[in-house]
Amino acid sequence: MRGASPVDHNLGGVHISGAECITHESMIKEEALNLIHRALNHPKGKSDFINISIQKIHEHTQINYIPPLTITTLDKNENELYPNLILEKIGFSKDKIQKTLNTLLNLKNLKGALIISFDDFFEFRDNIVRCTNMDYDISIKNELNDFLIKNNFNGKYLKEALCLSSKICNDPNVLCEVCISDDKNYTTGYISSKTFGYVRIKNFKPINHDFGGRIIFIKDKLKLNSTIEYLKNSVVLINSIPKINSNCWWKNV
Ligand code: PML
Ligand code: MG
Repeated sequence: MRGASPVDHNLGGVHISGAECITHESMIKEEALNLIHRALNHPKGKSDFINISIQKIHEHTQINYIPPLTITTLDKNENELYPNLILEKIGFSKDKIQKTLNTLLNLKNLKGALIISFDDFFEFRDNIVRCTNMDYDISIKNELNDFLIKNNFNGKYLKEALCLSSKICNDPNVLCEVCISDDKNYTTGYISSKTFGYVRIKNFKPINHDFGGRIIFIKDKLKLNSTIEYLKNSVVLINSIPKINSNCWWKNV
């Protein structure tokens, strides 16, 4: 589902909401109604334009089952340099850290993620990629909901963001993803990577800041097209419950 206002994204409308799911045929109507409800009730406003597309996953389609990234939660109010420290661990220079954080805080109305080549920091502005075709496998949905409730993760965004980011970081060409919400009241963001997992940072952005979005850093720009193909079209299902990392080594870095 893509929701925009006052008109279609392609006619210049502002992105309001985007979401998706992988479900059984018998659940299509129910899930479509959920998505319409989301498009009409988003903190950014009400979508005037809603596009829902439904696509069959054929029997012969290859499904990639992957584990979710491990979750760590930090709070920038405890150490304002957490974003810098995590990015440094991933391999960012001071200059790249500043550029990344500035770009992130100024992203607006993207209907997908911005891709940047890590080596030369070239932004693929025309390649805003909407990563789709991922969800949690139906076999873990109940256990996952219990896990989310038990750990206070059942707020607005974590479940979907973790799924999306687990798919993104599963591509060997992805170095990391950096994200803050474009919901002005949601200040938790994250930096995720295969190596360090899904590192949530509370108070990553100031309250009432209605800019935000996602940046994906890729290692090899020559592999851009295959990364885009994977992010858009490869069907990924998460089939295990996330682990929580309580080993807070970076608190002392
Ligand atoms: C979004 O999907 O709009 C932003 C998600 C940000 C972080 C979610 C979390 O881990 O709390
Ligand atoms: Mg969003």
